Amino acid sequence: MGIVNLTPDSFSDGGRYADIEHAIAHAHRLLGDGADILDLGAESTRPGAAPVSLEDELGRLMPVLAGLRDFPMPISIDTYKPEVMEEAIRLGAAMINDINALRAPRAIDIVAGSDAGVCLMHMQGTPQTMQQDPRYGDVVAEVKQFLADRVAALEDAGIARERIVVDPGFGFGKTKAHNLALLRGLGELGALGLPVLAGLSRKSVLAKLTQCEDRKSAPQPEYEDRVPASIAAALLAVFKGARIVRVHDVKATCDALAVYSAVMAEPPLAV
Ligand code: HH2
Repeated sequence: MGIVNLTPDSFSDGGRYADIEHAIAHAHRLLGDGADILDLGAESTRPGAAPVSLEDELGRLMPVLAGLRDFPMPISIDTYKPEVMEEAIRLGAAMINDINALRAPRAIDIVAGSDAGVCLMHMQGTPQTMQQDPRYGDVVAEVKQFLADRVAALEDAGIARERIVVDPGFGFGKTKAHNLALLRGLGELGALGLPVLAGLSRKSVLAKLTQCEDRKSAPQPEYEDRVPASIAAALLAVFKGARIVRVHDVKATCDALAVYSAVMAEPPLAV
């Protein structure tokens, strides 16, 4: 899953028209790079990020979605707002990727009334507060239980299991230790019997892991410096059973996964 961010900080130069063109060009680049799903998002959910109004989110997202109408790849929309889900589905979005796991009023009904797929992500708190003091007894068990409860709620509303993907929500109300425990325990989430999506790409947990002792006083690595660690994390997530990895660096990740698959796949019978 390749990420296209329509947040102003991602596309700081140029006006609105340039943003739309830039986003559509980026989507085509990710397609060429080997992505299988595109994830379009118009609100940053990084810790402390300011919420975006409904009007702004629709204004950023819909022209790009309309411009990708005949795009030969399923498009997922990263939103927790029911109004955005409704409009995106109307414009042909194949999947709703909700960091809030369809907990907003009406969100379940909107998805239930469509044939879109849905990614349910775990988050403790909200993006504004989630990194203040996240706590769990057993993070893997609690995340798994949350996801199981949300899957049950969706099934009760008539959404078939075949349409659901689950995601532990790396970095969403989790310390470094919580994130590592979830990556180690990703197989536990696989026991829910649904495809697992993992999103670790360029996240700050990777920067924390790569700052070794003698670099402690150095500034946080730029996001680009997180690419090698992101690829390692994507491979580890796949090794632990993830079926979808949400990444910024599609080409590099696909190359790494090609090597991984060549080594890890069952050899053909007649070699
Ligand atoms: N992470 C972000 C946004 N959406 N969706 C899923 N399913 N899983 C994730 O881990 C996930 C997500 C982080 O978002 P943001 O801070 O906006 O940055 P970016 O979209 O560049 O990753």
